[in-house]
Amino acid sequence: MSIPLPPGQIERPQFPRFGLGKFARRFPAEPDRIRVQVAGDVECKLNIEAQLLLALPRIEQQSDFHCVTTWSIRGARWSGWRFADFYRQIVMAEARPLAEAEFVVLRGEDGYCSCLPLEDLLRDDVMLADRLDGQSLGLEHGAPLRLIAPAHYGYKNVKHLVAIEFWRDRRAYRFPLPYPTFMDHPRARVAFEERGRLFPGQILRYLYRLLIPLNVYVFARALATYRRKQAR
Ligand SMILES: Nc1nc2c(c(=O)[nH]1)N[C@H]1C(S)=C(S)[C@@H](COP(=O)(O)O)O[C@H]1N2
Ligand SMILES: [Mo]
Repeated sequence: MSIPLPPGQIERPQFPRFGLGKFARRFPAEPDRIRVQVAGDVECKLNIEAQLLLALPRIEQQSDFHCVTTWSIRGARWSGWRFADFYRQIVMAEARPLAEAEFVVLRGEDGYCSCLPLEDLLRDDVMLADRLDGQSLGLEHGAPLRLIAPAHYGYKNVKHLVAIEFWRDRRAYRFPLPYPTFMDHPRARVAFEERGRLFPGQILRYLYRLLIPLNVYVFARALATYRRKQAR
């Protein structure tokens, strides 16, 4: 009775720690403490802490998660806050973005960043999540806070969030070096197989798929090494 996965995706039983290789060895300094800067073309920059988010209604949502390299997880249960509530009740009320500041850049503490049009972020199923399947996100899945935008490939779902910026144009943004910009589609919608730009998704799926096993291994090993060092 379950709906088929989007084009080119294959179900994976376990949710791996994943990302761009460059970021595998970088971890948040305080994974239990939410601190997110709201900046960009805004009248007033804000420093958001957990306390501010707690004023918003907490929501829970079950959604599938789709990495651009073609693995998908079914029915992840996220808990957190609706991005639209965060935007309307905190950003609009207190940061007051300038008109047309509709290009949003999201930054992780590991230096990763991605972008989405504001319109896509205001959809009902987009959230700032701090919990997965009843537990804290952990170092695997983006503690203390991450974006969840299920209609967009995993690479738009920035982990370890430290900044959300609202800009009028794309000048403040570049997909992390040394990764080529063709990897970064401006919307990256799963349903349209917008895996990247320049090359059609139906071609990229075969290239990206080859990267999964090595990347899963690299990310898992980096975390194990980090934990071993922490335990000393
Ligand atoms: N901060 C940060 N966020 C990130 C990444 C990353 O390397 N760093 N990788 C992205 C990619 S490509 C994917 S598929 C998902 C993986 O999320 P997971 O580790 O919870 O599986 O995180 C996305 N968000
Ligand atoms: Mo990904």
